[in-house]
Amino acid sequence: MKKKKQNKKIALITGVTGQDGSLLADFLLKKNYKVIGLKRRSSTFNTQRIDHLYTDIQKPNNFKPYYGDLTDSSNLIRVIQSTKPDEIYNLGAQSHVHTSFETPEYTANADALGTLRILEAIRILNLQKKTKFYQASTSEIFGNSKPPQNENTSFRPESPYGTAKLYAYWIVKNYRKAYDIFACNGILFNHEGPKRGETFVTRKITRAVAEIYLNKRRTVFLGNLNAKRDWGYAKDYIRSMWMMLQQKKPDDYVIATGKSCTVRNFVEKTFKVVGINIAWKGKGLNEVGYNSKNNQVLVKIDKNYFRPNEVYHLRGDYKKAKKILKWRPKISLDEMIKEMVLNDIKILKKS
Ligand code: NAP
Ligand code: F7E
Repeated sequence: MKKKKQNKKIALITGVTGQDGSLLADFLLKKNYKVIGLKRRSSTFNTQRIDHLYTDIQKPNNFKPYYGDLTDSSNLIRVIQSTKPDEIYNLGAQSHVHTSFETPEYTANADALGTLRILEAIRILNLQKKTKFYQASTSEIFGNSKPPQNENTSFRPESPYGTAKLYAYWIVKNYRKAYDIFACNGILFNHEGPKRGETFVTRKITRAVAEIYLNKRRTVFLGNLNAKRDWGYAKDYIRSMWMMLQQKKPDDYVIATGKSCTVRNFVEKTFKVVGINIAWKGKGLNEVGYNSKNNQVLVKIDKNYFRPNEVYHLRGDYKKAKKILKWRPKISLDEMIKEMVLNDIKILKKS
């Protein structure tokens, strides 16, 4: 008997030019999805992370970019109406916590109202029965609630970013209950990798260490070295997004590694990859990190990198995801740091 040809599933990814969006596009294309990517118009190229997905315009391709913006309702409705996705992954956001103190209103517009706009589009277009929705929620909504944080921990965001994302978290829950939309919050803790933006602390450090190793720079300036984060590997976390939308029932899940370390510790581990042992001396803004072999100062503190409010310690408890999704992290922090440093050295050698 002839096998019935199955239509490809269609996924729409907002924020496809970002770290997670680009990795998720790769992941879904491998799973034989047709992927629609929402990208913003910009005056310089912003598609470096997805350039490999564009092929000859004449050839059939399962990746299709659309221009769009989370602050533009009519654009979102039009894209969703014309593509009728089976799954929407809302990964677009002003995602930098420190920057959100400088651009609080824009952050609320894109991160909070942007989420509402997509949910409304699903409702207006009557796609509740067809389209599943994934929301990129974040451990920042826990703020300074005591670790380990899980789905039952209280929310105390400490930044305009965390506060905007908390609105998005609740509106997802509201729409799930009120309109029966298959909508999930993935409460993801920090996740990193070679594609991480260069202003987030992990990539800033791995890149600086690569430059110091290649004699292209002498020092890296950082802010609060004592903040603790639960840093996971982005590719592991992408898998969990898809898994949430394949369940029978929509729900919210914490995705984390269960381990945390300080920024200071991350600095030490990163220098170790290139054979440098970092020691510390001094206090507060005068603290420095130096090469214990030759006393060369490699890390200094710059007060401009401190935030008006800080989240001191995030460490997630991912038991629910482990039990229900059968998800667990696969790559360790040390393996990830090594991959990031070696990748930065490779990029710098080419430039
Ligand atoms: P990212 O690298 O900063 O990517 C953000 C993406 O959103 C980029 O493609 C960006 O476009 C796009 N974007 C920004 N404003 C937009 C707007 N107004 N309309 C449409 N698109 C817009 O962030 P990421 O690390 O991949 O994170 C993905 C999502 O997960 C974000 O929502 C973030 O808040 C959330 N999250 C991240 C982490 C993490 O540790 N990475 C943890 C928890 C939650 P451009 O390329 O044009 O700037
Ligand atoms: O800061 C400290 C800083 O900017 C981490 C986003 O993906 O994860 C990310 O937010 C820590 C903070 O990430 C510097 O004060 C010290 O305590 O890398 P970050 P973040 O704020 O944790 C969450 C889960 C998200 O959802 C966000 O979208 O590092 N720190 N010195 C520094 N941070 C930066 N950026 N630069 C420094 O020089």
